[in-house]
Amino acid sequence: MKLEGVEIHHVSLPLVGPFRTSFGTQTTRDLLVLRVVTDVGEGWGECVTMPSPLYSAEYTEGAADVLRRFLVPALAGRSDLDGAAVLPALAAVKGHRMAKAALEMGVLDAELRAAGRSFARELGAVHDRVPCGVSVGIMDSIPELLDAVGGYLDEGYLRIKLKIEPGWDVEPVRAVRERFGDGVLLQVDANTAYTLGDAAQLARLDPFDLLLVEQPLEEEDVLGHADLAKLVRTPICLDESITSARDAAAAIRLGACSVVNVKPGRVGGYLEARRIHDVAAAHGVPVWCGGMLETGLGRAANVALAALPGFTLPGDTSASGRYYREDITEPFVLADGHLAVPQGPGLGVLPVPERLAVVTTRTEWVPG
Ligand code: OSB
Ligand code: MG
Repeated sequence: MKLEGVEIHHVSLPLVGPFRTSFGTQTTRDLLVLRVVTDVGEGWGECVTMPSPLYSAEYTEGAADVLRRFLVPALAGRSDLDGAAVLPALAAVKGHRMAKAALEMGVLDAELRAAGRSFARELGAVHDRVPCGVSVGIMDSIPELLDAVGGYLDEGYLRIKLKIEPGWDVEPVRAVRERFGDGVLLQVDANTAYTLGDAAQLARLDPFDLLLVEQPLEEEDVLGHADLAKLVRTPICLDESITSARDAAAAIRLGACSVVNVKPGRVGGYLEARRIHDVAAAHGVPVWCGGMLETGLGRAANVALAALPGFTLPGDTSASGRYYREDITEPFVLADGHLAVPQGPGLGVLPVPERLAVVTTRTEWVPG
């Protein structure tokens, strides 16, 4: 394959409600959609950066800049391009994994569409539907939280994840357990809001039989998580700290995590995500598919990934309606707590042109 160019769509999609985490509140989803044009046809990529560098160092305008100035030009002129060649071809550029992942996703989609092969088939999916959880933001009050959680359980979500931060941790967990019982699969995500000095507070979550606590300490503090794991009973899951299969292997060896959240954007793409799945499986460590409030494009690929055999916990692969009143693809709809794995060529979904046009604030063409 040869890359002819990439059309970067700057997209701003209103969320159905504000989404509050320990690092900030989102009311719209501002990300990049890439139309990757090759000599065998086009493919679609999604760059899952947030607008500000608060979840990780990347941010949306920075991703557009590195794509335009360094990443797309690094693929230019090659005649042997395919999905697997993207990450190695971009290795000289440090970091910027979400931007690299978006480009890899678009090239892989073009390749697979041309070959008539699905993401699911390519990645090694073994299920035709995946169980879904939902990530519930920090709220202003406990009653408001209980209403939200009750609504999601009524819709059929099979696992609840509560966003936590100091001052919003034990009480919301206790309230959800008291109202909805011990049968609910429940976990929490701190997005780095604690320090090792908070171990005693985090240990107060022990009695609630949580599946896991996600990323309590800062991104670079892998060793701190290993220390914390000795002080709390809740299994520790890493999100922000894991940016590659090598990181995952090291964190597992150190005892820093017993579960891994796999987010393709965070780790540089779906192929590296699959390598993390493989490393974790070799260690008997369960993984689950995280989310970055993706549109239907990223969701299609995430659901394919989540259908691999080692994804044994429900993911943050919620239905389109949990995020958007109108998605840019045909919506993903929850059925019996599951989403169907797309089976068509490539992602198996396409943006609806009029929908994409409505939410696109700017496009730019970067020649290959
Ligand atoms: O830490 O998992 C996270 C959303 C944006 C950035 C980081 C995270 C999240 C979520 C939502 O928790 C997951 C989703 O439903 O897409
Ligand atoms: Mg997380």
